[in-house]
Amino acid sequence: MQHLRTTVARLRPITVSQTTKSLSQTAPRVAEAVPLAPQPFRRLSASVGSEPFLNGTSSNYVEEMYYAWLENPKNVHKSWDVFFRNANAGAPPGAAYQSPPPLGGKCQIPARAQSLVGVQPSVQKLVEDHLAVQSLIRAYQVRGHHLSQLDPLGIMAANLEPTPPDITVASPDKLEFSHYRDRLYNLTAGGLYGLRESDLDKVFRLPTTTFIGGNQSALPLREIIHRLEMAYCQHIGVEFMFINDVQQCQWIRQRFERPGVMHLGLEEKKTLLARMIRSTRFEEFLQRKWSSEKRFGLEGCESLIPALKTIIDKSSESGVENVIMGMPHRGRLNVLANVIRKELEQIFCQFDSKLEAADEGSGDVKYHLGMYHQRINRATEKNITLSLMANPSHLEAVDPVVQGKTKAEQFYCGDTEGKRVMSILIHGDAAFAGQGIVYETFHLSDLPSYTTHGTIHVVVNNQIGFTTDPRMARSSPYPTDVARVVNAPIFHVNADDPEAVMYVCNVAAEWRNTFHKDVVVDLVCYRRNGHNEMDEPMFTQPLMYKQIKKQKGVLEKYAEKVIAEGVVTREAYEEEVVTYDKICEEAHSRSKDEKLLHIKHWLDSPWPGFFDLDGQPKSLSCSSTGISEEELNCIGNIASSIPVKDFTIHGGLSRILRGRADMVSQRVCDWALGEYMAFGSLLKEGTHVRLSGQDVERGTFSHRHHVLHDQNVDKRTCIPMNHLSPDQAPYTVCNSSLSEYGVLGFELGYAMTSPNALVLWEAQFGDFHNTAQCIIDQFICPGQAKWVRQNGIVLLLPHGMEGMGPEHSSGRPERFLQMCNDDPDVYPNLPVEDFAIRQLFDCNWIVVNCSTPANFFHVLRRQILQPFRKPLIIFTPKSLLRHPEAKSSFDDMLPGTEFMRIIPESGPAYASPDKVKRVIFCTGKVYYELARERKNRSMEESVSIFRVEQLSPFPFDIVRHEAERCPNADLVWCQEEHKNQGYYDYVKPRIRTAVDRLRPVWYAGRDPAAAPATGNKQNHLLELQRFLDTAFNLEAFPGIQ
Ligand SMILES: Cc1ncc(C[n+]2csc(CCOP(=O)(O)OP(=O)(O)O)c2C)c(N)n1
Ligand SMILES: [Mg+2]
Repeated sequence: MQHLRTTVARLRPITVSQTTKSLSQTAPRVAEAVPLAPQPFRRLSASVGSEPFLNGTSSNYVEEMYYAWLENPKNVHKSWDVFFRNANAGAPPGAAYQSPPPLGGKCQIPARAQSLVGVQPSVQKLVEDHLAVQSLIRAYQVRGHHLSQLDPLGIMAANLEPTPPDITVASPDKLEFSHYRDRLYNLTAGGLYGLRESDLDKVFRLPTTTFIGGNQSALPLREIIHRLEMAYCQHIGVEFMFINDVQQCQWIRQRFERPGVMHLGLEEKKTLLARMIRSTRFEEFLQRKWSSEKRFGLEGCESLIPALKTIIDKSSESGVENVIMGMPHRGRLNVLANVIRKELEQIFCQFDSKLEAADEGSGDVKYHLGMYHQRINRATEKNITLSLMANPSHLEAVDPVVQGKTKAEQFYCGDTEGKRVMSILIHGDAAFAGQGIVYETFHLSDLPSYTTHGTIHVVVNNQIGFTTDPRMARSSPYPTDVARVVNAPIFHVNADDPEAVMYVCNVAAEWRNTFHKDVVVDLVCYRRNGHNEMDEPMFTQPLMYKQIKKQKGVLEKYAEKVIAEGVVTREAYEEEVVTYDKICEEAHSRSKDEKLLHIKHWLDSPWPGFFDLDGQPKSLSCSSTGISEEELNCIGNIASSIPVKDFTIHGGLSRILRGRADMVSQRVCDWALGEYMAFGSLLKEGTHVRLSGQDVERGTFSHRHHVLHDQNVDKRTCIPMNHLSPDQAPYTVCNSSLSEYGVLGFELGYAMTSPNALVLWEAQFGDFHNTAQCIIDQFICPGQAKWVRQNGIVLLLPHGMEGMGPEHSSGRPERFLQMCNDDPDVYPNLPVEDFAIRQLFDCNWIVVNCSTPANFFHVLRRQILQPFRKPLIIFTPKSLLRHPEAKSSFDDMLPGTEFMRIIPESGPAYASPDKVKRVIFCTGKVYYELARERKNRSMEESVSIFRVEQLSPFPFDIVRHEAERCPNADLVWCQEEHKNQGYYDYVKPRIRTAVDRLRPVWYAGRDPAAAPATGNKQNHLLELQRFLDTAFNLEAFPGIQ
């Protein structure tokens, strides 16, 4: 519609002043000899849209004709010549067009036009027929994919209304209209635009929006239909006409319409056959050796392997050196063996259940493990690095992770356009349509800080998901419709035609490397077995599977074809099969020598130089996280100034910066400045920092302001953190799309790529992390245990009960704590001097809730300075961001200071522990409420308050020590969260273990509840007062038992 609207507008009268510009920009140059040349572009007194015979869809055809006529009036039929002359001479609407004169009658030519016009017979029919052909061509381009023969089983027509007759196109001279009629009716919604069988041999001029003519500009209708059938209705269905960009549409038309364009050469066919042999015989080998093992075989979609290899070859040709892949279970082992080229014995030994695990961790099943491999690409003789990311069962969850890793690889090699590093994502049909993360990932594809400059998506569309067929699995006609949101072209292809598959994969790779946008290859195939090799598919899909049983294997069919064409002899083919079988047999024998199963061999993201040769940390100590006064001042000054000239910031922000400058002069930090100090110092030390999440640039709570906006110049921004020093590492701070699952997955992948970067994801409020639960549960929490892969990602989760209602209150610390791997009942048997660092080394992740900017500063720096990587979950404050007491002195950040796992009591109670009646352990913001209440009650001597800043790994040693110092005190855990939430269930048994279960641990906090917080402000305050009363009522509990 958009295109039509502009076309018609362009044909409307324009003023003389517009003329020169329009002509030089759009219209072809007019030959001087043509008398019409000096005429303005068009001086129609009528809009073409109001011509009776021109409807909206014909306008670009008219435009074609008009340009041709401008070049030379002889280029067009006489009738058009008459029409344009009349129009140019200023004929009113309806008058420029001249119908044939009635027999013996007089022609009614307007007086002004009469002199220019000669009368033509059958003009109307001619115009209509040309328009009809134009519409027909367009119909094939838009809807041809509905008629293409995509389903190898022939049982499904892409969910479309009446199944078109399945035909193979005859040669054009044999083309019978009746043969095509039904198909054409389907395509043209029953109209055929007025064309008749008698028109088949008429010659029609082709518009520039088609390439079917090759070198010819006009063709008989019969040939036009034939060529359109060849381009759009064979084994490839091209879905692209929804793309907004005209150049991109033209590019695709060229790739599919040019006559003979899909023809493969002899060598290509031989390579394809060899790849089909490997793909097919690999599955057959596994089936022979381990017939009762699950492997999620590729049978029915063996052409996936040549598809991927073609994409990689073609991309390598365009300069791509690094390909990062994500894929689900189906065909994964085959991809590892035949695309990534993992040693076969390593794959085969995964089937040996008796092998002992050589690495720490719990490991994962063989069809989830990742892989990294550098090799020479045989087609281009260039180096290529291939990695397949490890993933959980959770379908599509790996998609954003792959994107994040790809982005990071691009970042580290300075590949700002995605020319050297790219990603390929492989999907199942049901998952691609069903999983929302696919959509979330697509929406990252064109965002400046998240784009990977085009991903090639390959869908193994076996027309089933476990036992559910597409009618029940999706509401869209194709499983790939989700890709349309980002204008990605979709190439559907019948996977039983490996040559067609190879062709579309070449085009897909070329597309990606030309436009740097996403593209989808939909391999329409079938699944020969059940969901896995043990499953009986006949229970649920009896007819489909009857058909599948009859289906000849694709290798067999393709081998017959190429043997018949003389590409290879039968003997050569059989020899190749035997050779590959032998390779498998030999690898199988070697696999029996393996004694141990090394998960390390399946690492998808090695970190060269970070560990020692055994994969262990180089030391078990952490350098000092403090920094010098000079550094604090230098970073503080940047944080409070505008490092570029002539840049006007908002008045409110000027005040904030002045406030920061005051803090620097007073040698104190608030939360935002503490964060600045941590990021800034790491950047100056050469560590890249990336902070991503919703509205993180300013900060949800308007405290951060890492990106300054010029108030006078639109889109002019400045990131002071990138002006720290000339040799600093780059700082990336980026507002993300409104997605948690997608963006957290992305950042996790980003953090996976290098250990030398601080990568942080901040939730808008902590509550929202649960829409990314799968990334947390499946990757962050158990990643190292499953895949021996460390990751230092940081999650910043704003948390705190501040009367804001059930949401916006809790980051759900209980959930993170529940998934910590430290034993609540066992005091860690670790050397005293290394207790803290060894605990960190053993844990699956670190959970902290800091109450001071200095501690926040230290924990961020420790994340990089410790000699290994663990995910770090930080519950961050909201009101504390501006709390006058929640400030830290520079003294707490100088060299020699460090992260404090527990901030002990520092008041009178600490000086005289014997007088202490109660020790309150707490964490986070509630400390400030407790301290205020204690002061109000003048209980500073009798109540001691300890802040547990690092909840996990639990500081057993410090708790033991502090509890022992106050033998007369009862021990209370106080939290502002409800009893069944927060930290209580986690800390209680651990405090008990720390004190050898000799003393009870009492609870002061909110009662158990279903919702995280009340929606009523009054209740909120009442609850707060109630638990503070309990915390300071020394009679509240029975005392030491
Ligand atoms: C998020 C998620 N939900 C459910 C499952 C269980 N499951 C495993 S495979 C499968 C069917 C997948 O179908 P499809 O995506 O078409 O892939 P295919 O197995 O057909 O190759 C399902 C539902 C899962 N692994 N992940
Ligand atoms: Mg499927």
